[in-house]
Amino acid sequence: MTLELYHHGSSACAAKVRFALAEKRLPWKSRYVDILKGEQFTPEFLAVNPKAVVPVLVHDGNVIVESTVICEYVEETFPANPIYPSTPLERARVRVWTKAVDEELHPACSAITYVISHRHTILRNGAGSFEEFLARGAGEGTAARTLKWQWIQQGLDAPGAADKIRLYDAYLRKMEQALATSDWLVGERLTMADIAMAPYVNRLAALAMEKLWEGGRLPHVERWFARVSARPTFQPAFVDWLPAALANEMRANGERSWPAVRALLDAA
Ligand SMILES: N[C@@H](CCC(=O)N[C@@H](CS)C(=O)NCC(=O)O)C(=O)O
Repeated sequence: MTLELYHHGSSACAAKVRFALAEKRLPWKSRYVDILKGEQFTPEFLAVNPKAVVPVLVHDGNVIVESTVICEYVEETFPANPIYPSTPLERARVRVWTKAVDEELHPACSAITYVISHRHTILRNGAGSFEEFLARGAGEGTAARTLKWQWIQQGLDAPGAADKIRLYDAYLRKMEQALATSDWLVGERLTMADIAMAPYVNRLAALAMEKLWEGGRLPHVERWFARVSARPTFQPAFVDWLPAALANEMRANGERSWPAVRALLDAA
């Protein structure tokens, strides 16, 4: 049996899959794709995933895309060390979180990460002209690609960027509510709901934005994140794959943007 994972150190949805695989104690082989250098657009990777995004799991030659789908596939294929609860009601509650992550939080996370940090890295690596940028990611569609270009060029002033930050904050508040009565988002132990949310809270921490929950702002989220970070699976899933230079850059960029982010939330 071989599990190969195409992934990247700063990809939140790839971290979700690494976290799930670690919690299920499944070994896997790394296929690292540097999405900040455009390696997702090489013919080799496009043959694996024409959508040009990570993560992708290859299990004994079968390609599985979409991080939540991958986690469900892994759970069904390898039932030991379950990450989904046993009752349909709790599984439904988990899926409400994973759906929200896929549909809302992930796009917000991409926007925030780009406008606060990746834009600086991409501009340094060379974004090229708008036409080149559009052509390279043609699979994403012109509208999505144009928006990404605006994130890179305009940062926090790009259209919609402020809304994404407010939406992210609203999700932290939803977590605070759910965690008021339990240590975990659904039921009494870590589930896929926590695995799905952890990379997105960790992303804010990586951008030095812990003040969004620290200092008494959202104490249940603070304790939850401490519990998640204390798991032995956290280091291999989240920390080990993020190159130190990129981690330092994201922190420094985040610190630089924090006053603007705080002003935006204070004004809301
Ligand atoms: N819905 C997809 C989203 C995949 C996705 O957006 N991946 C990002 C990294 S988190 C990516 O590969 N981006 C490539 C790029 O920005 O060009 C999933 O959950 O797997």
